Amino acid sequence: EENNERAEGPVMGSVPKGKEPEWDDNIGYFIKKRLRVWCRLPNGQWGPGKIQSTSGDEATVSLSSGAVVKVSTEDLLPANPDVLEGVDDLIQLSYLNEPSVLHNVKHRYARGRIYSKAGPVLIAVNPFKDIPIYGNETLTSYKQKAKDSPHVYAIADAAYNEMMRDDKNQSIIISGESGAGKTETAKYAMQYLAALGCGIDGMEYEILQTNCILEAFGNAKTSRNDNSSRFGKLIEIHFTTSGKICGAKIQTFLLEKSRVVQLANGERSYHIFYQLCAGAPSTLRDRLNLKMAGEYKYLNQSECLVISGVDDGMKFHKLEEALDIVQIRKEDQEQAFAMLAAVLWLGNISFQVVDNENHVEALADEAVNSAARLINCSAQDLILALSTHKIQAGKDSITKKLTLQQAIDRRDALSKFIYADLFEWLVVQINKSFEVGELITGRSISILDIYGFESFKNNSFEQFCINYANERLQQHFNRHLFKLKQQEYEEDGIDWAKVDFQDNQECLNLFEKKPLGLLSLLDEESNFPNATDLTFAIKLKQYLNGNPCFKGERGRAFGVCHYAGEVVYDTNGFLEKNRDPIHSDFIQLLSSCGCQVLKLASPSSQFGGLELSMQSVGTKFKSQLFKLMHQLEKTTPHFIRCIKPNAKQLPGRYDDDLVSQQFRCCGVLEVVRISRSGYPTRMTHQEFAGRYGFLLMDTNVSRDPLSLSVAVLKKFNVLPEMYQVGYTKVYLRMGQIGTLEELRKQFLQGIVGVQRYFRGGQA
Ligand code: AOV
Ligand code: MG
Repeated sequence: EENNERAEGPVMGSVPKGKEPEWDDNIGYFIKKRLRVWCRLPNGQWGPGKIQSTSGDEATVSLSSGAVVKVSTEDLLPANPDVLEGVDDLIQLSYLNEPSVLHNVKHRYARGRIYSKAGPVLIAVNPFKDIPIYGNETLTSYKQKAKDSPHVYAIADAAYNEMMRDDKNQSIIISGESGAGKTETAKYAMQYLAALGCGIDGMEYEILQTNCILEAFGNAKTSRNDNSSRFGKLIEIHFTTSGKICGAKIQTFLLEKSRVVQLANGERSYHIFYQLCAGAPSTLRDRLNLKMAGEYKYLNQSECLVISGVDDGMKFHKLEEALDIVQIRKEDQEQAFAMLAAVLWLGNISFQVVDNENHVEALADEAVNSAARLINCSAQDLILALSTHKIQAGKDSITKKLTLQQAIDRRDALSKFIYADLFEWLVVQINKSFEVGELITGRSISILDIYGFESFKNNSFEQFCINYANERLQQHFNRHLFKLKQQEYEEDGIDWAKVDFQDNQECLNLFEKKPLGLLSLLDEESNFPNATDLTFAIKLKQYLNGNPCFKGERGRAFGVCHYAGEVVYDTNGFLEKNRDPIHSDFIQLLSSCGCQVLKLASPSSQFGGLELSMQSVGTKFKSQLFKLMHQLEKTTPHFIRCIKPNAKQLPGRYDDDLVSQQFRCCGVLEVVRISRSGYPTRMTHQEFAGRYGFLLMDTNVSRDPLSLSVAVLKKFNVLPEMYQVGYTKVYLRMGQIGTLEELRKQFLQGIVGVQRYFRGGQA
């Protein structure tokens, strides 16, 4: 019965958003059979119930809570039969409306099954607690294919196998909101690949250690995630022809520098500062003149020094071990720690007014002396660099004194510069130890863990860049899952009802168009000496009003309609953050200090390529993203969508609204629809005829593959709506190939005589 109900359900074709086709005609059927429906409750959420009767556009529904309500039939959607409760893949659902999809994932989540499939996409719902699904036993059972339920291991396994089979580079692209579990998921994927590809000098173990290092220097506690990544990361793992790990390369994107000097209440700076202060042994403390975290202004300004459940001191020891393992020399490690201490002391430098024009000078106190000693310059030079500004006028230079705000900005700029350079240096060092000897093409798997879409009360330049990156990634996702599939069908002459999906090209144009796009206009205004954040905002409204993705807001604000919702940005600080000036005085100061860690930074660091430093942050980020996309285009992608079930980072809580909003943002419903209404199995006529043609046992059929294919489909009663025959390929709906395979297997085992089946089937 249940199975029949499934078959009687409407066949999905082109589905308008949110509404099931033929549902209106089906209500009678749902009443007759007393089937479950979803009923929209006054609070906007969906609850399960059964229709008792209908009259006109109104229906009486008994909810599972016991209440009986009268609602408009508009507020009813079909629910799936019990037998489909908690299916592994949303594709298996008869009805694909939002409450059904949400319920299925929730049902699984409540039973500790945090992973589900949405067609080709893995959905991972953050459990916010340790669950025993990552142990060696689980790992082995995925490796041996003893298990195939949805799991990040299964995705990593598929990527590895496809790489081995096709000699094609693969990518695992992980997205989701802040705190949704991207970084953890990426680590599990790496862990699985390390287990599969282990062998050469234990390199896989070293690669896993990079996570600890990069998290110390690039992650911080934010209001949304105690371990939030403040940079984007692509790790490329290389394999030998026999599938052993032989190298790796890490690329990072846009570290949030402002966090070094400025913190929102309740948030922390980068973990490494607290780890160093808590865990450094006494000899190191003495050499760096290191105090406890609470004594540094950069750290104590947000009134948040510890993370509950985290022992920073112990983490420091783990970090030292990891640095040793990836072979960063002890003296370089100490230099790096010295730079961290220098940054902390810079933050404690204060200024006093020295004349009646409100000019200031840095106080020659412990902070200045410590910072100068750590940077390895004289205190006098440091004071000069922080209190004056040298302007080149022809061959001469004029020295101008600074006001308090200017001096503070300069001090903070120096701190940010040192930290960002240190981070870059670290990545270069790590990469050195994983350098790939001879690159074998088509033998790599890249894992992308990039900051998720962010929408806060106040959104600044950082969110602007992060969300722009997410638009790019979303387009990559769309291209692969929707556009390419549709194109393929259309080119093969298939009657293909298009599934509506949200194309975000227009929003990308808003960012990228020249000369009238957000990034170009920002650069133009950044180059304009008299421009301010306000003139920038006015300019945007002047040129972009009327663009459907742009919203002019009041004053300094403007809005962008992102695929994931509208975000209002405050242009305050945009110009300065985009210019990100490195004062020539600093370059002079730091280049004479002889600090290995800063000078050794990659050629792309601000010291090396001057032409790069001329590029604005926005433009540099854009070209980084283009490069990334270009790189990803050449790989076979595997997508993982992480979902945050509640905003409190607590286990066992599932906030329906929050989850449905994320589902909508990432286009999960559309993916399921396209995968199912489409024809997930496709084989060339040669392949198909080669595999099943012999089942015909009929020599009268023409030998050309297309005719053979058609004959097979007809003879074995594959229903016409279950397949399409293209010029080059046969396209089959979900489940059809399984039936044919079963038949083939039985025939080969001699259990069922095809002739007998055939006669029976025809009867
Ligand atoms: P994110 O990378 O997506 O956020 P994380 O991967 O840092 O999110 O996950 C946030 C927290 O959720 C982790 O610190 C864990 O406590 C918990 N968590 C996530 N995945 C799992 C899992 N599979 N099992 C157990 N706990 C998990 V951000 O970096 O903020 O966008 O910028
Ligand atoms: Mg992260």
